[in-house]
Amino acid sequence: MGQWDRFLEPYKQAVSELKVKLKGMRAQFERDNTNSPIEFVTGRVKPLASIYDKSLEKGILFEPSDTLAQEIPDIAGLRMMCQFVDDIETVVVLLRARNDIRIVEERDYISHKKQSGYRSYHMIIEYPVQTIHGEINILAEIQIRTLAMNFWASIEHSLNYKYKGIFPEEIKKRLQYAAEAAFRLDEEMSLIRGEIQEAQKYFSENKELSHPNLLESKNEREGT
Ligand code: 0O2
Ligand code: 0O2
Repeated sequence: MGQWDRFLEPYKQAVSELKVKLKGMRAQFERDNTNSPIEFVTGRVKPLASIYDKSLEKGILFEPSDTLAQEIPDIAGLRMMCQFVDDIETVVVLLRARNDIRIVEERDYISHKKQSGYRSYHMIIEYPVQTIHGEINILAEIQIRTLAMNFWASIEHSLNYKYKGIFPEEIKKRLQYAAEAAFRLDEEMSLIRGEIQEAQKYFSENKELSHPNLLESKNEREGT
């Protein structure tokens, strides 16, 4: 096994474990028949090419080391998508209350959006990974954002890749308008949040009623 594979192994494990745990939070809301503040969760280990780019940017050696692990805290990255802006705070509070992670830093790019127009809430956490040689603590980044913020960030990320961060003026302006539009979309959705959530609850409670076979198995599961 190469030294990078060895170095990245606990990060892979952390991403897998955290995905299960964070997706589990959503499942618990569903089980309780409560609207979940979490829409979906993704995760990835930063590709080596991105670790390389970041180490150049930060002026650190591209080699598996403690310095690299400290300077690039998002080698393990998780993303939690929410429907509404207010859900982000709910998720942050839930994460702060967990005792399987330690929060090292929080960055609020929602109240203080980045110059690019980027909005998201970031948490750098320390997470203990169990290995056959004992426990090791690694850093991971959790990005919490709405679906609209995620849509904007994904598009901007692809364009950033294409233009290597140097956008033509026109594209830069369009992206800033698009960021404003995403912000307004979030505001509009927040105004009819109650209505939307009521409809979603009704839908999830009643979807099995329209399928007699599923209803039967639901009753069996619930012993009714
Ligand atoms: P791109 O353009 O490279 O971003 P599953 O186990 O089936 O639920 P799966 O398929 O293993 O999930 O992957 P998952 O969890 O859906 O997430 C993978 C996608 O989310 C990748 O995008 C990641 O880049 C992106 N992603 C998730 N979390 C983070 C994060 O914290 N930081 C960053 N930068 N990206 C994240 P794609 O599809 O490979 O495309
Ligand atoms: P990737 O490809 O997503 O992994 P610092 O040097 O500490 O000031 P740093 O390390 O960039 O800043 O941390 P920051 O600003 O908290 O952002 C880390 C991650 O947030 C980025 O990881 C992106 O995933 C996301 N992000 C930050 N700013 C932007 C932005 O303007 N547009 C988009 N689309 N995403 C952003 P990486 O490693 O840059 O990229």
